[in-house]
Amino acid sequence: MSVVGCGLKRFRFYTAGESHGPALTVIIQGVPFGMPLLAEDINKDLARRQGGYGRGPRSRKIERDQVTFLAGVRHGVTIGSPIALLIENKDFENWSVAMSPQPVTEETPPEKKRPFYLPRPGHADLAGAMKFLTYDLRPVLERASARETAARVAAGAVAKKLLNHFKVQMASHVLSVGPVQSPVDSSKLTVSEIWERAESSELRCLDPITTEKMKALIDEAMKEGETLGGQFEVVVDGVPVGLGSYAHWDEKLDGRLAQAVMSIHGVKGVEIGRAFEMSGKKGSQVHDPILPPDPHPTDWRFFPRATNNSGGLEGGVTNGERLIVRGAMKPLSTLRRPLSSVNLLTGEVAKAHVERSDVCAIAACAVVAEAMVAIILADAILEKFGGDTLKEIEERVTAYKDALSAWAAGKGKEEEATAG
Ligand code: EPS
Repeated sequence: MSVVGCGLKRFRFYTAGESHGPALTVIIQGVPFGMPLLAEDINKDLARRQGGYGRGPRSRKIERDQVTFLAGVRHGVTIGSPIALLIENKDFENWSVAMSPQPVTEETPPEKKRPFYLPRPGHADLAGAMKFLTYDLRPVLERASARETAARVAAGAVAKKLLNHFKVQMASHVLSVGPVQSPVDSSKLTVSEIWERAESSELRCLDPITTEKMKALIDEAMKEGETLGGQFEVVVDGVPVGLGSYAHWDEKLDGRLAQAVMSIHGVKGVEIGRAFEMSGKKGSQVHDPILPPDPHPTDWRFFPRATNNSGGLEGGVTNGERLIVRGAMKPLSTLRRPLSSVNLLTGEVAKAHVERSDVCAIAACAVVAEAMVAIILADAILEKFGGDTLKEIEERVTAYKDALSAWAAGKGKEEEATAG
């Protein structure tokens, strides 16, 4: 881990909290002074993450995620100090002994401590057990659980609030569940259209008929004791140009986005734009032709492009086109019809542990990816335009845009040519 915190430079955050512990917590550092921020701004995204066809009973019936501000916000406005957030785990009341921070007594029956010893293939169980040399897998499961993503979505909602000030608009949607793919080409839709269609689908799919097919597939998987994964896409319009860097590997924005999205539970692949499709074509078929400049665009498309296969990033730097980040989530690893495993206490071959779980969490994963992309973009905006107050940052963004307008109009090019 980097000394500055999670690889983020200016918008830094940490989460803490176990799946069935008392609460999830988040500390965010770097949000400028003077930004309006209400609990509702965060709660609406927390609710979006809890939705999606195929979620388990906990997400649907037990948890009602709501944020409590503990620090950093006064009278609905940020005050330039670290923001601390708390999201209670309602389920803790059912786990108060198993997850008690206090020592348990000798009289506590072992089953109340809820240890388990049968690692689930695909989960962090076995790798975590080997890392910490623990036979009880409960400590690993509790932090490896995707419940942690509620805390990330809270941090992402704060990042989005910052992005809104710069007219950055984003949406996420599901491209596929298992083999069922959405037929919709999102490049033909505005971000608001993508948002509305995704919000009205139980699977965040842009096509209602495909949504029904995906639901049927999930029903079938549920009956079979199976789980399903899928693919999702996050699109962002209005991203300022010049975010990130081509000059150094760890400053490239594509790499930073990939790390952030790949770190989401169950995600095994990330692409920017149409990366995998482009790899099978010729250069002339995929690179995005440059069109004549527009010195006064409503967004940041000073040099519009005929296509956007690069997904808004070239050389690790934003180019003004729509940012497109896609990810692939593997099927969830807790199976009601478990695979073979080994009991870590007895050494016997046995079926893996079965814990209550979701059948498919791809819709939630898309919302989490949206949050992670927002966090990386907020960090990159603060890196390029950073200041102490929101007003100061807004002035710097405006000054840069004015300078770009002049540059796109050719101001100063004779001097540069003759000086060379
Ligand atoms: C999860 C297992 C399930 C999910 C959980 C993530 O938890 P439980 O075993 O308590 O039912 O419901 O997701 C959430 C609780 C959530 O809020 O997303 C896992 O093992 O990753």
